[in-house]
Amino acid sequence: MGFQTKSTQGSSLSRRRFLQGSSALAALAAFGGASVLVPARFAAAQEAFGSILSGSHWGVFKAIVEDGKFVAAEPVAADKHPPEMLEGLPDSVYSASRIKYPMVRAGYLKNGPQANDAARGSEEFVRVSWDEAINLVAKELQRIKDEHGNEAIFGGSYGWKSVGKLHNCRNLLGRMLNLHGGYINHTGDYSTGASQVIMPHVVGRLEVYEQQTAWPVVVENSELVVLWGANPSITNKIDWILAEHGGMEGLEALKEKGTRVIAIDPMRSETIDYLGAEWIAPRPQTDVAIMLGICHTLANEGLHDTDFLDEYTVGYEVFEDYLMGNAADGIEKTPEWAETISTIPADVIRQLARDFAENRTMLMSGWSMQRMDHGEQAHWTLVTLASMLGQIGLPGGGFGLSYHYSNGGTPTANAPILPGITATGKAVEGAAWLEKSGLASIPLARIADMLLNPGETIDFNGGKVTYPDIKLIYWVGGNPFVHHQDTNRLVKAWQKPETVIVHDMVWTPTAKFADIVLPANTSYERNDIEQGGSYSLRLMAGMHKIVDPLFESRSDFDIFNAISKKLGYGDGLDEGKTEMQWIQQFYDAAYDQGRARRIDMPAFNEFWDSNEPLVFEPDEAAMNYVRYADYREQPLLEPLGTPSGKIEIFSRAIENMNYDDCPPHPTWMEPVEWTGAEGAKYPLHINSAHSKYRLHSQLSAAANLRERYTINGREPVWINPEDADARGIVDGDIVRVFNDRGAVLVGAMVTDRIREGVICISEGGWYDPAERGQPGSLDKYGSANVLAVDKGTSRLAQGNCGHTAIGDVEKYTGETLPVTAFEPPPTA
Ligand SMILES: Nc1nc2c(c(=O)[nH]1)N[C@H]1C(S)=C(S)[C@@H](COP(=O)(O)OP(=O)(O)OC[C@H]3O[C@@H](n4cnc5c(=O)[nH]c(N)nc54)[C@H](O)[C@@H]3O)O[C@H]1N2
Ligand SMILES: Nc1nc2c(c(=O)[nH]1)N[C@H]1C(S)=C(S)[C@@H](COP(=O)(O)OP(=O)(O)OC[C@H]3O[C@@H](n4cnc5c(=O)[nH]c(N)nc54)[C@H](O)[C@@H]3O)O[C@H]1N2
Ligand SMILES: [Mo]
Repeated sequence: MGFQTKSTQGSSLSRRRFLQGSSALAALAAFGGASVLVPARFAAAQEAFGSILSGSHWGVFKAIVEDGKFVAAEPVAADKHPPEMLEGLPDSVYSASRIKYPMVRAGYLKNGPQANDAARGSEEFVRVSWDEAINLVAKELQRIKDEHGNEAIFGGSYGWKSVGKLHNCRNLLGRMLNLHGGYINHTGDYSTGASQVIMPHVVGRLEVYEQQTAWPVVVENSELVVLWGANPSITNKIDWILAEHGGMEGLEALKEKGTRVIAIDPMRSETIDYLGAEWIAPRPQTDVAIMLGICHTLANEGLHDTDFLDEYTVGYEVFEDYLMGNAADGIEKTPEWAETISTIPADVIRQLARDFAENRTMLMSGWSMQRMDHGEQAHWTLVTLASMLGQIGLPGGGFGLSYHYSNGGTPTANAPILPGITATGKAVEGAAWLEKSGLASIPLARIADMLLNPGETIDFNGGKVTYPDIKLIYWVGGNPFVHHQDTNRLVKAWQKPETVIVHDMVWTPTAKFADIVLPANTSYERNDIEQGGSYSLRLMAGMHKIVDPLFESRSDFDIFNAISKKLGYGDGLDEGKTEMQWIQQFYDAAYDQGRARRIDMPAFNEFWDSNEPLVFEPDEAAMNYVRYADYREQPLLEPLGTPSGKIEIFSRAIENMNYDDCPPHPTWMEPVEWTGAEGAKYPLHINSAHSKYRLHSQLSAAANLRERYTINGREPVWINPEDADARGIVDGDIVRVFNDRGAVLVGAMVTDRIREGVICISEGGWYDPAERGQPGSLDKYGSANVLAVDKGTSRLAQGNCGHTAIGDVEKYTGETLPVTAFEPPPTA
């Protein structure tokens, strides 16, 4: 549970039971993309020379190569909604931010580990040869193991890396470190840190990474769709594996049908505009209060489904006491009460309750509401609200926590699962992974805490975690100096270890804060294979090398293999197989599965040479899939994985943990900071919604994309005209956003698409300290996390609170500070 969940999500889908019965075939037309298998061998001949099939988090594409240069990425026909981000791929390859050679921090190279760690992030870098770099890394890994043990190595390197079953840099790092005797890993992720821990207590499953009631069923049956803090037309542009964009086909069909859509979001998102949805803009971090106000109306007006609550849930009575003011706090959670917290008028809340109850309603929730203090409560309250409505398990009713992510709800195709490289390699002499892999895991978002407080013990989901004393950090495929909250605290924490090693393609802020930096090549400079559609499994594509690796960059596979060999683990990492042998092995395994299931696939060579993706089709059962229908039909034979086998509105397991910050039933709790607090220190909430133009910090290095959204070369901040006027700010101004944790310079985008009292700086902007390496420095470009709170959501999940932050804005009148985020460090 919660352990590298995203890398395993594909396999759980194939085992899902699909509801047979009612027909959603009428809606099938909208899913015309799922055609028969492409006759690969014919397609190849039609390909113009130089058009090469590959793929990415943003989609499957044909690379146009001119004069040996990757000049454009053209989406394949199977993708009906390719995103603009594909246009940034060539620029990301030829970016000025590329790391060209292995580089080592000067003081570290001269004086060795422990050499003035405070200079990390500010000192110059020196170029070394690959031989020197490999020696240095191997020697240091051995020294740490000998002097401090494997528990001193943090290899829980989190991040979105690149797609591809072989060049999975995080698994390759784990593979090397496991050969070396193990390492400290992480548990959970930044996406659903709170929800993925509480949902198993509530519905007995992860829920957040599972298939949704299929879009054709929603289109046919839902009378009301609620986008609760969800912006699917932006966030479905990407996928954990290859994106296929079926979610957009679902939205398109919904729009065509003219289904009523209500969106609850402090920003008027692109999805709201696209669907012509009704927009309700609450004060951020108050969704639980709004939901409770709705639940109160349902109970008060007798609109709740008591049969459903009796048969399929436990603990409603305790919750109802809390709702109606009969619990210890004595507060009745009326719509008026919810209005004082959320600013949404009580009448609107009351009407929402009636509309939800009168219609077949699908509540689609995004994840920002659980990336907040007490984030566990948001989805727990939502499931409770859906339980009171009693439509869970009915076509088009209930709730969905993944319609906005990796195109959830796109019907699952009848496709085999491609295996990939694993974190455990071949047993070889001298290697110790068999005895010592999986030493310990820390809740991921507690990384700065862990570095600052070795030996300290914290609570986590009913257990205890003791922080190890980390001496070496090894990070690949992620960018903690952008993704982790309270950057200035991280800058301090990051001075603790003796050695920091990073591989990346580009000089991210994290690479700039390393001692040893190794240049990885991009997916477009190597061969790989990947599947498309985390939930739909609709595509499979050969990712062919488009151009030779730039400068001295190498694949992580090569780099880790060289280090493993240097450490004496022989062919433990590569098992003596080449890149193409691995790729064929993965394909052949999928081919064998396919044969067993009568799925027609070409032999490997034909697949690879065809230069076309395979397209797999869903069957009728998949088109008709209704989440929780099995449980609704047979609650005793298909119990949930909770202790009671039912939906837990009250959880004894959580009650037994006795956490004051996570009570045993859905509860409104004030976040540690919010603009509604009495005497709140700052007037503006800082929303860090995900960007239309990037995947987190990835593609920031593509200058052509940056040109489309930066303001005065900086990350934009959305600000309402009222808030801007009050501060004398006009569109295009450079402004300073600040709070007690730090300050960033950003470009003002004055717009009524965001409610007053809220500003938005999208997560993922590259941290660009004016004083390099210094805690407390002004960030010249605009990383939202300089401002966010670094705190666990509660002792239950210890998830991150990226969306918990308040601050203020002022026009910037200080000295001109050029942005240097996208340049290599001064001497590199
Ligand atoms: N305030 C706030 N903070 C947030 C969020 C928020 O909403 N608000 N969202 C959070 C969420 S949901 C997430 S998932 C995280 C995302 O945080 P990350 O996953 O860390 O973000 P990415 O920018 O995708 O980082 C991937 C890095 O891997 C590198 N990379 C790509 N391919 C390769 C490869 O083949 N080899 C190597 N060595 N490197 C490679 C990329 O260049 C990039 O630097 O951020 C979180 N942070
Ligand atoms: N284009 C693009 N797509 C992505 C990503 C990306 O970086 N770029 N990242 C991917 C990843 S790893 C993840 S985890 C998902 C993240 O998916 P989400 O967490 O759902 O995405 P966010 O953009 O953080 O938030 C979604 C919406 O919630 C709104 N919101 C913010 N605060 C509140 C609040 O208090 N209440 C309510 N009701 N709404 C609020 C935001 O304004 C936004 O419109 O997206 C994935 N998709
Ligand atoms: Mo995420």
